[in-house]
Amino acid sequence: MKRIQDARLYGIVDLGYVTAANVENIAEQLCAGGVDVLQLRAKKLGEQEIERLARLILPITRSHGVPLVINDHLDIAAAIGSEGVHVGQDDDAVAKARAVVGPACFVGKSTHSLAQAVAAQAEGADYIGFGPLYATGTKPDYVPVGLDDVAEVHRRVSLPVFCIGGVNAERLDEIVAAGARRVVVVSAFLLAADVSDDVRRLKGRLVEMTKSE
Ligand code: 3NM
Repeated sequence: MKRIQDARLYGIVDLGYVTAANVENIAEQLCAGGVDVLQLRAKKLGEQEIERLARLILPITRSHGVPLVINDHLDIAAAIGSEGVHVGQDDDAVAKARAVVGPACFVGKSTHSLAQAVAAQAEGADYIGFGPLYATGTKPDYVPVGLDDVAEVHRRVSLPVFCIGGVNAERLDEIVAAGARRVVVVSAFLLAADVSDDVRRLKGRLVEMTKSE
């Protein structure tokens, strides 16, 4: 199983873009293309349906050695034994998450400012998301943080930092130039004509650009 500390490319199966019927197919393509970690995110589905989908994805991610992260739902993560769980600023605290999911499950947290990033590390998160870098339809109500603080967040936070929000192939160079070493890509992958091919190409570039570290 890949470790979150070694991950560069984080994919999300987001039910805002993927139908329930297509979840397994997309999870397989994202993993085959080379995502290092995969999250299940389904803001509008009920718990039972999310758990059902998580149980469908788990054998796929495991066969690729890719950790599966459950967004928001601590109880589902605990019930299925996912490798990770992710909480937002408005969700449960990291300590609460850890109490529910146990020591074997890593806990990630969304952050939208330098102060929140530093606080998430102090709170004991295992990794953070930092963004949205750009305006994005996947999280439309959030003000973009831009690229200005990307280098500083890496100086202040020693945890893995995954830059998120509007990341795509066209922007990858400037995102890495700003100091990013790990990225999350959602809609750019999920809307691609050939998902695994797009993942493979972006992963190759990301690894090449960051290989000295
Ligand atoms: N979280 P896309 S931005 C799920 O800043 C999510 O915490 C964000 O999707 C954050 O790659 C975001 O389609 C959306 O822009 C990322």
